[in-house]
This record gives sequence, C-alpha cells and structure tokens, in this order.
Amino acid sequence: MKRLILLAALPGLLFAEKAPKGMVLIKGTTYLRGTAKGAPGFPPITEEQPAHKVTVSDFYIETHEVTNAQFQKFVEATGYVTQAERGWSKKDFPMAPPEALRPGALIFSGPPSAVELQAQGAEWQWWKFVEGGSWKHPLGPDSDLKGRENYPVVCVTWEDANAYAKWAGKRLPTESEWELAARGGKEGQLYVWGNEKLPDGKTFLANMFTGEFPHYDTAKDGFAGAAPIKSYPPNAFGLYDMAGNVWEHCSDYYRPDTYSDFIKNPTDNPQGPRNGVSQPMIGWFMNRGNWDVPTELKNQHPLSLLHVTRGGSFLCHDTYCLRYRPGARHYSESLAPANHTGFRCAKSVVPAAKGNSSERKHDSGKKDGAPNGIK
Ligand SMILES: [Ca+2]
Repeated sequence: MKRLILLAALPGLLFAEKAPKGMVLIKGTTYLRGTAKGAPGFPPITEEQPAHKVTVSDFYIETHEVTNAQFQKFVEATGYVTQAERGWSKKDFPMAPPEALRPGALIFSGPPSAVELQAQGAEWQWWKFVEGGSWKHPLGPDSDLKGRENYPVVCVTWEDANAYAKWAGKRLPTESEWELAARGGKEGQLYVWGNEKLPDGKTFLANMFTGEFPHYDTAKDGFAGAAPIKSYPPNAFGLYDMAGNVWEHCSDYYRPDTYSDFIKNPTDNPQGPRNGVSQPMIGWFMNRGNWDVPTELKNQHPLSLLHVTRGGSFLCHDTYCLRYRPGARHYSESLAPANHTGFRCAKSVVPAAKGNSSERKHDSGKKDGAPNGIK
C-alpha cells in the first residue's frame, strides 16, 4: 500500500521539483501587485494603481529573455516569418497609406540634441519606422545578428512571441505571473533588487538609459542600447533582466484601468481584460474618463489592440520613463514592432488545471479581423 501511495504522488512531485531546462519554478502565492507608493519624482501613475492583492498558482518561467540564437532555431524549424518581415495587408487596413504597410520596424534613433520630452508626439523624435528593420536587422537594414546571438530577440510582435512559445511548448506569462517573478519576493519594493536604485551607490543592476535622454547615452551602466542576456545580476529568484534591457510581452490585453476594474471583481490567476483596446480608444478614455467611444473607434483590427509589456528597457530614463520597476506597465501594438521589445516564456506546472492561466484563449489572434469592441 505504501508503495502505491508513493507512486501515485510521484508524477506531481516530479512536476513540482524539476523545472524544464532554462526555467525556474515560481511558487504560487498571494502578493501585492502594482505600485504602492509611487515612483520618486513622479506623480501617481494611474495604470499601476491601486496596489492590490492577487493570487497566482505555481508556474515556470524562463531565466532570461529569448535570444536571437533561440529565435533563429524556431525560424529554421518552422519557416516562420515575423510581422515586421511580412508587412501589413491592404485588405486589413484599407485606409492606410502604402508606405505604412511596408515591412519594417520601429528603430530607436537618438536625436542629435536635447528635445522637449513632454511635447505631444515627442517620441517620434527618437523613434523611426525603418523599412527593412526586423529581428534579423535590429538596428535597421544594414545591421545583422553577427555577435548578437546572445542578445534578446527584438522587433517581434505579440503574435510572433506566441508563435515561438507554442513551438517551444510554452506560453507567454500573464502580467500577474510576470510581476510575481520579477519581484523575487521583495513585495512592495520599488525595484526588483530593493528600494534603492544603486544599493552600493555606484553599481547599476539593470540596463537602462544613462546620461541625457534621448540624445546622449553615456552607457555608464555598461551598455548603450540592448545588452547580451545575463549581463547584470539575477533577482532573488534567479531571473535575469527582469528590470531593463528589453520590454517583455505578456499574454494580457492592456488597459490603463485594469487594476481598478480587477479589484471590483478579483479572481485568482487573472488573465487581464476580456477585450482589448487600441491607442485611439485609450486616447478617448484618458481625455474623457469613460469608454463610451464612438463606433468607428471600437471597430479596430486585432493587430491594433494593445497587449501588456513589462520590465522596461535600455531606453528607460529617470527623467522620462522610470519603468524598469516591477510594478510598472506598458503596452505593445502589433502595428509597430520595436527594437526595445522582446519576451520570455512561461509554462504551467499542471497544464489545463482548473483556474490555471494556461486556459487563456488568445482571442485577438482570430483570423477574420472582426471588430473587437469593448464592454
Ligand atoms: Ca544602458
């Protein structure tokens, strides 16, 4: 009898104890998600608040961002062509000018001198849509991956990241999983390593933007632009680059009011908002404080709907972004793959368990391009 009990328990024990190669087990728990006190020097950031308790089950997560070498293997095995390489379809976006549909990606290009950071559309002074930019050409068409094999793959959309994850037998993390993993047990603290930006007064623990953003990157933290994986110390869970380097796609749709909605109807293993919103819809919401958007704004192509990204990037600077914090949130849009955004994969410990996050249906991936409104 004793042997039978042991054998019956064994599969579960194996699942729990042995993480897949390149991943670590994150033990499920209830933790404080969001930013409790705000970032120093910044007004309260609505999308990160209110901080609230959230419960997440056990899951595995990769120790580092997916690299160019790993993505290359996926492409060689499947023949997959990323969105940035394909371009966008006139059928999907009949009103778009032809040049907006050509293959390419957003490539960071620092201006020659200081710019007004808070001006409307200021970001177009340092972001350029570059034809021929893609994961294979992350700095533009004249660049390549030579010597960048261990850099995180970038210029990939949420759909591209999901395709890789599916091929690898994994999935994207939810943002609640991602934040639990990033915090490394340091609940409520500002950074993944604690509350001080430079705990010893001099050593940078993440790849961010040092100097004067966006025109002068001193690389005082060791790197201007992206860095190879594992260039900085891991967090307490053994995870690298949970702060800075490149933004990481999560599975959830992005909305600025996700948290205020969540606390009205909390659930374990939250999967994010049921429906996605686009940048124009968010513009309406931010200006008017409601989602009563006109019909023409609701009828957005799925590729226009925003998904959560986490972790900040090599472009985060204290005067502008300061989003290399575990409580910070941002978003990606599949119309604009960018060279500061990549991803890492997660995996459920018990696939398809009741209430487990592997049940998420990625409805923005539907093929018919049907309108996807809100509420
Ligand atoms: Ca840097």
